[in-house]
Amino acid sequence: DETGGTGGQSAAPGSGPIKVGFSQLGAESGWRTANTESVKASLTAENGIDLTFVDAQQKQENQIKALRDFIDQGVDVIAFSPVVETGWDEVLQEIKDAEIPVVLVDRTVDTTVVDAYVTWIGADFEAEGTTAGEWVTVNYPDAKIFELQGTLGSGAQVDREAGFDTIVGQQNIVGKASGNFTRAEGKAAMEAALQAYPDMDLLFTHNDDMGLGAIEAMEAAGKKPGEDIQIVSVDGVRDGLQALVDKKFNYVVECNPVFGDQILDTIKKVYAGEQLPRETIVFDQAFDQTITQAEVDARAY
Ligand code: GZL
Repeated sequence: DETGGTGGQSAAPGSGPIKVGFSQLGAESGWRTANTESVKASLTAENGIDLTFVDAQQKQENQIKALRDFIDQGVDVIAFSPVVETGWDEVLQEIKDAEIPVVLVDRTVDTTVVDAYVTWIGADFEAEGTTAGEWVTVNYPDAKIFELQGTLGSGAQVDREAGFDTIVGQQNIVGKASGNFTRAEGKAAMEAALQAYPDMDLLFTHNDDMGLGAIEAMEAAGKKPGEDIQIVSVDGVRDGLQALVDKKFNYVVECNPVFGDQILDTIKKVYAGEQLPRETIVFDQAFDQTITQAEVDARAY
């Protein structure tokens, strides 16, 4: 992750709605759906935003096209959640040349373009991995771990893997595969892993959706999720926490997707040319099987 800039372009504040181009990476998971709902609920006309929202179906080329369209449309601010960390230098330079400030949302970028974005808002992915790893080390120190990874090369995958592996130690990890953050691909990856690593007794999955797919694969193979194979997950969407109540997940590290209000506030400050912190970390917590059905039912997403 390179330097985030300081202060956006000075635009004439108060001159009508702020034109915002938002490139969302996809709709691959419950997390992403909740994040999109939060963004759309905050970036509204009544909040002074003229929003153009484009879903890239998890394809980087679609995001790059949307970003170039935003430049052509002459938006005031660009916000985007990059599907992977690299491959953005050219379009980020084009945006910089067009003097359009960028607010990075959720996922991170690794770019050589200096001051490519004004600020980044998201979760501390490495801390999420560390939290998961610490729980495993305390509760299942001798586990034979299989790791279901998110979209390879995404900031969430890279950093969760780094945080987790550093704590548990590579020697305790029997295998890894990517399920691309989706339920279907998580199920398929787990079906293969159960054949390849029959002695695995703990799954660390980078998100709930892949973990839910893995449950289907385990049950089809006659394994009891949460018992024969412990499951540690990240996100904390409703279906993931329900699996915790059902004793099929054992530990869930939250990654909060509901920060549309913070994105709105940041965009208004960028538009007004205010100084902003390089990054804003969204608060996360963690849940174990002491969670109650009432707590799950009360969750917003
Ligand atoms: C994390 C986010 C990840 C979620 C997945 O902030 O980028 O992408 O953990 C989602 O569910 O697909």
